Amino acid sequence: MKILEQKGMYSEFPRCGKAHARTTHYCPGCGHGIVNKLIAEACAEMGLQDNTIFVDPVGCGVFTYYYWDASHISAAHGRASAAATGAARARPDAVTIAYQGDGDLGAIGFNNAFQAASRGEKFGCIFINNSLYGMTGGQMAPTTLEGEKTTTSPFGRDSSITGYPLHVCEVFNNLKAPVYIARVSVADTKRIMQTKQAIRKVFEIERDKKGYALLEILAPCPTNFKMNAQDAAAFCINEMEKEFPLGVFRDSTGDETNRPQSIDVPHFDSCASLFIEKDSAPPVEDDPAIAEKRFKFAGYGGQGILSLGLCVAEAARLEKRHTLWFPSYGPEQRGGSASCSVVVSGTRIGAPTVEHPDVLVCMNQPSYERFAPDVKRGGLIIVDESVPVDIPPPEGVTLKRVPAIRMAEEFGVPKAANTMMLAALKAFKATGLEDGNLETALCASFKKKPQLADKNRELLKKAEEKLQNL
Ligand SMILES: Cc1ncc(C[n+]2csc(CCOP(=O)(O)OP(=O)(O)O)c2C)c(N)n1
Ligand code: SF4
Repeated sequence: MKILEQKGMYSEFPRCGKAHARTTHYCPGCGHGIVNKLIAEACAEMGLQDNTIFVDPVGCGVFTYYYWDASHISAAHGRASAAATGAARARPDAVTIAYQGDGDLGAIGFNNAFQAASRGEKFGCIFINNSLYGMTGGQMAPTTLEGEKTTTSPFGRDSSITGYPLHVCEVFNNLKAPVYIARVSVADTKRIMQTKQAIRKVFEIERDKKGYALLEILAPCPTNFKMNAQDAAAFCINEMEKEFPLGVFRDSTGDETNRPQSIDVPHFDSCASLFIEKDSAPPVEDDPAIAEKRFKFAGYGGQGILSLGLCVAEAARLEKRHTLWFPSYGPEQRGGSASCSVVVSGTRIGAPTVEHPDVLVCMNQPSYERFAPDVKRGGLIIVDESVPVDIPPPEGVTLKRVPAIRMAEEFGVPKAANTMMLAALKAFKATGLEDGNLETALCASFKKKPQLADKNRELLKKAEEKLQNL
């Protein structure tokens, strides 16, 4: 028998190998299978396949990336709405759809999903409510009905111990931002047809950038209901719908005043300016000839390592570069590890994190051990001479040991070890930035204590002279 190609789906699902090239992993009668087909069809029929990003978290629906022929992002359990927020903001031109189960959205990911809805993020959330955790063997979920037997409520859910079923649509309907909230079901043909329309509506909303949409779909899980497909569907209609009535809770898609979030979400690029007055920094200019350069600055909190990174980022801003400064520190105000990533580029920057720096500046041993092995071939490591270098730098990476802490002490300003490191960056021509801009950025970092600006300029000069003689 020839199996018809399904619109919007791949022609083969390689997860199962050739012999099962058209077999999904869903159990017979599973609601996910029906919804997967409806989503694929809607996406393809609306011509959105090349412009849709699906976010697939953990749960029985996790393998949709093997089925839907579109773009996908896998998310950790409960984090689909967070990942979808990122995708929708980074790609405002695309349609973003998070596909979440009731364990994923209603339990571990509830706050995530709720806050995204409250912010009115521009993605659609398709939420499969099968009243339990399907993938892990049928444990109780927030949506489990009172009296429903699951593996963790073997005598039936007792509301005096575990509370009442969570009505996600009703709770989300208290928020101001969502533009569409509805509950549908796939338990019979009539309901499936209504669900198809509702799914199309979600795609339309996201295509037209109208705002956040939540579509809850009641779906049978015959395996964990321990029923055949027919009885599982009947359970959805006769039991689940009593607790979770179907209907449209909100449709304000026609209300143009309800648009809490502008379509042009500001990009996080070029936001390093903390020292330089925003108005005095020249506007960023694209220059594709300028390659991206990635820095990591690391040491103990209090060594001024974050300020050092910021100086480099600020100097790059003065040169009209796209720039990002991304700090990371432990809970301690002083003494714990701190690091920051800096990216400087002639074009818009994709990711603020730096895994493989071109230049690494290390002020302590843990930082060297942690980050040195990841420095790019052809890269440079500048490390304080007090740091024992027990592990050699990676092949093709230059290591420079600099007496930054000692020089700062000798100059009578032990806190200025970071300025000594800035001198080293200048001396080794490690930033690709103009010396004058590095100095301006250094001075700007002391704008609240102008007397320190002059002192550090002087220290910078002295350190450079000393480094030349090393
Ligand atoms: C952080 C984390 N916690 C727990 C799990 C285990 N886990 C995997 S799927 C799942 C529940 C999925 O249930 P649901 O979201 O309702 O989807 P369904 O499988 O029913 O479609 C859990 C608890 C996990 N993978 N990751
Ligand atoms: S366990 Fe339930 S939700 Fe998971 S695939 Fe089977 S029927 Fe579907």
